[in-house]
Amino acid sequence: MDIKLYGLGPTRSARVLWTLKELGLEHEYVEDRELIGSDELKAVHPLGKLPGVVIDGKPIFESVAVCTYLADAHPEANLIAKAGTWERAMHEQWSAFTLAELEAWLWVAARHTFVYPEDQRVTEVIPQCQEEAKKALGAFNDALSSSDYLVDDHFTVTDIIAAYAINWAKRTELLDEFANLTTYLERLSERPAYSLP
Ligand SMILES: N[C@@H](CCC(=O)N[C@@H](CS)C(=O)NCC(=O)O)C(=O)O
Repeated sequence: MDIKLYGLGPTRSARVLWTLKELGLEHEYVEDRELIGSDELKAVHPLGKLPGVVIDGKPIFESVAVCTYLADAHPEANLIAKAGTWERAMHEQWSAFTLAELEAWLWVAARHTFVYPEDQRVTEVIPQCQEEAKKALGAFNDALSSSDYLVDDHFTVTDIIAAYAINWAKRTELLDEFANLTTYLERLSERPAYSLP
């Protein structure tokens, strides 16, 4: 595979980097903040956002889609279950849950904290976003009370996807009441390929 990853330190490109490292895949890493919104990046991601990835000359975007594809394309690494299995359904479940019920709230809070220009921020929404994010964190915390990993009792790409958002919650100080999630991140951070900010 010929792989070019457009990324930047703490952005969701970290998911792709971690997956590439777990799979031991060579890649070109382009890290340039100025590329956000540029024509070069819009040729890969329609909104010119990060990450954008070009694999064998074909563009693909959305970190979850990229990580899932890479894991599927390398079944020997056992990072994802086959389509049509219950374990694969659990991968889809936790991936969708991560984006819809956790990351979306963290992202809206971040936009109103530092992404939008100051005069466009509505800081009143931030506590609501945090409360909604905590509901999702509670669900992850419960799921990880009886298992070390989210799917099939072993490390998979689903953990990379979810842990990125859980670690984001940690960086915004939302993890205090979720001891299982702190332990989970510590466990994952022991992996040599761990690449979260
Ligand atoms: N859902 C996308 C996230 C894309 C995204 O919002 N990326 C951010 C960085 S984490 C970005 O490029 N922001 C620049 C902007 O919004 O203009 C994914 O998971 O790949």
